[in-house]
Amino acid sequence: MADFEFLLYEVNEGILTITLNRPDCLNAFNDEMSFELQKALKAAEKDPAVRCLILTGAGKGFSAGQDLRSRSVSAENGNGGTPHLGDSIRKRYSPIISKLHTMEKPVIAMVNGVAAGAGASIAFACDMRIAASSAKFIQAFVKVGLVPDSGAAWLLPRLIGLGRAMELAMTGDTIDADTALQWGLVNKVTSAETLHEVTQQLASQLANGPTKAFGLIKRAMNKAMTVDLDAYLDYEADIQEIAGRSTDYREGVSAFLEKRPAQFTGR
Ligand code: T3D
Repeated sequence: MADFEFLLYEVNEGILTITLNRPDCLNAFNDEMSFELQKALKAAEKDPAVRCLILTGAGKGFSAGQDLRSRSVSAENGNGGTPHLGDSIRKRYSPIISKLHTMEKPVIAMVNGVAAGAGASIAFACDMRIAASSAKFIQAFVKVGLVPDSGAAWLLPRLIGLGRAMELAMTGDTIDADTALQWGLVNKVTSAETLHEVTQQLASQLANGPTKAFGLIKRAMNKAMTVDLDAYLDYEADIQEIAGRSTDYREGVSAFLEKRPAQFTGR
């Protein structure tokens, strides 16, 4: 895997850890970091050695979203000082959100500190979130006169319901890790000292699991959010047909019958 300037990319025992690495600005996204993250996610998707991903931030933050220094009112942005945010979203953030959402491997956000704006959206697009007790979530968009982007208005109501999503989007209020847990926005909260270990435990369980089934679970959940029950039941039969042809299904059944732990290979 090519070296990245603004990311760390480390694969160990089936777990890829991608670390957003601009700690001086709480891992705010410049153009390069967003393109590097797209590239890293594509590589991870294709690499059979990667069976689970952890996404985290270097230093004390997860990510503060868009790097606002490149959004100063200056001629540098072209268009008389007005940046083309639609282009930025389409080219830089949407591909990241879409890939996290559809990639057929489990992705855990290890939220080590503040997650604001698009940084929060990226955490929401992961399959699970484990937060340090110091983590905070801020729909910061409204504070700079923007609307939630990077999928936040689609993802948040699905995670915490419309009323709470609307509240966060309109107030831009900060919620702490315990509130996030209570609201179902994160799966677990742990101390900063144990964050890495707790996340690794889950990642290791997933990296040794039936990877194909995990991918199909993502497909199933995503489909289920958008169709009625009958349509879903039909879809479910199709994906179970696919799961039933996997080597891991054969292994799972054999292991059960032989009263031993299954050794899944991800195939
Ligand atoms: O533009 C497009 O393409 C459209 C897409 C938009 C997507 C978005 O994400 S819009 C929302 C952008 N993000 C924000 O508005 C958040 C801005 N940051 C903050 O409000 C605060 O920094 C936090 C609440 C996140 C954290 O506060 P705190 O007190 O813990 O840290 P701090 O002191 O504010 O920040 C530490 C440093 O990081 C500081 O640098 P300095 O002064 O020590 O040199 C600060 O300027 C820098 N930093 C934090 N956030 C950003 C940033 N630098 C650039 N861009 C940032 N977003």
